[in-house]
Amino acid sequence: MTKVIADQFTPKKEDRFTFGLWTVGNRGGDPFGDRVRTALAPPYIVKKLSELGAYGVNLHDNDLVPFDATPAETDKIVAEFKKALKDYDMKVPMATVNLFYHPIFRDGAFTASNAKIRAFAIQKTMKAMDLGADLGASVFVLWGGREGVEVDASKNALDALKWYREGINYLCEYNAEQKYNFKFALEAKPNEPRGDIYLATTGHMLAFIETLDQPKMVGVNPEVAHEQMSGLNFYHGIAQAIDAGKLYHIDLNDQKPGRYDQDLRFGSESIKPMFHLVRLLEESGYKGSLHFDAHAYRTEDEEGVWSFALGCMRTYNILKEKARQFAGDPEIQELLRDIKAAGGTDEYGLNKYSKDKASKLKAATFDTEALAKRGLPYEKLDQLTTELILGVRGSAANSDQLRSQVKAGARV
Ligand code: GLT
Ligand code: MN
Ligand code: MN
Repeated sequence: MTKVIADQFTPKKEDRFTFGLWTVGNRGGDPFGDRVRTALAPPYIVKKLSELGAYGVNLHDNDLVPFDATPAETDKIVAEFKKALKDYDMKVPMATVNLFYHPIFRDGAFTASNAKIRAFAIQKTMKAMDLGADLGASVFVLWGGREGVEVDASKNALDALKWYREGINYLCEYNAEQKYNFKFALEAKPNEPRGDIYLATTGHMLAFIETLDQPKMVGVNPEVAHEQMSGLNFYHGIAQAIDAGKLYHIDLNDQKPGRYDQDLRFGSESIKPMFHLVRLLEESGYKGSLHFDAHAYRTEDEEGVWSFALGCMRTYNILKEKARQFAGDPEIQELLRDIKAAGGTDEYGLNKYSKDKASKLKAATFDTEALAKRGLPYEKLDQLTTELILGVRGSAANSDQLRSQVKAGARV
């Protein structure tokens, strides 16, 4: 039995932490080896996650209801699941659809070459939306894992994009007609399981969304590992999604660079990038779920799965506290103020173009040599940040000590 350490980082319902049924339910199979853990029943997952302090669970249609279940079986499974949600005060904030497991999707779902398969994919998604709405979900994720190719000669990418767009437009209409009020969140990934997946990054998704009939209904669900697989800076991607008003959901996990999609425990590898991510999520006022799309190492038994789940949530809360300390650290803040002050103000009015301003700007002279000479104290700032994350700074005692060092003009 996993012991919940009760301290300030202990997860609570109000932290809004969620897990997919498929995450803690992952059985540790990989392309080279068999499953190592037994299946966990969805109501049991609900109970265990609730005891650990999670707010909710998310699911694909087939995480709960098997692909070939009869209507009577479906009703029974859904009723038992709803009872568990009620008994353990758990929510289903997000639902999604599995368009990747069944062999029918071997060449894609919305972008399959076969029109009947494309129609089946839309039908399956509408039914998954019915299920999600019934469970109270407000976000519907679409991850196009099979929407891609190994052989570009096999499919015109423009046709694929057209089918993809038509599919999502169709589902937006269904959403409006049924009054489900879902926000769709599109999740990008560069490759795996396909050799190349269409709309490979969150940036591609954001551009694609603007070409849809109802762009307001559609945002993104970026996943840490998927952007890092492309060698991208996740923090920057999230900032762009927030800036566009499109961060409808997020998949938190971790990833070693240059590997397959590892879906590691949140913060297990990229502590500094995840610190900046948490700082951004907290300071930007993101109000959506904090969803972990990760799974335990294959080495683990069931107890290891719950240690994994607790670890994801604790690390988030620890990084949240670190973000608070960063905002209150006198030396870091003084350095940031200095950097800002040295940056000067927008004296040429670049915030808004006018003909007059442009002609003044063209006539202005710049002391390029002096401007180019100025160094920036980013080494010091980054070292202070590193020390704060590593726990050398930040406690009340440390802050007092630091304040007096700063006053005394000491170099830290
Ligand atoms: C699958 C994938 C995830 C997606 C899930 C949603 S399914 O586990 O690896 O990244 O978020 O479809
Ligand atoms: Mn994901
Ligand atoms: Mn992943």
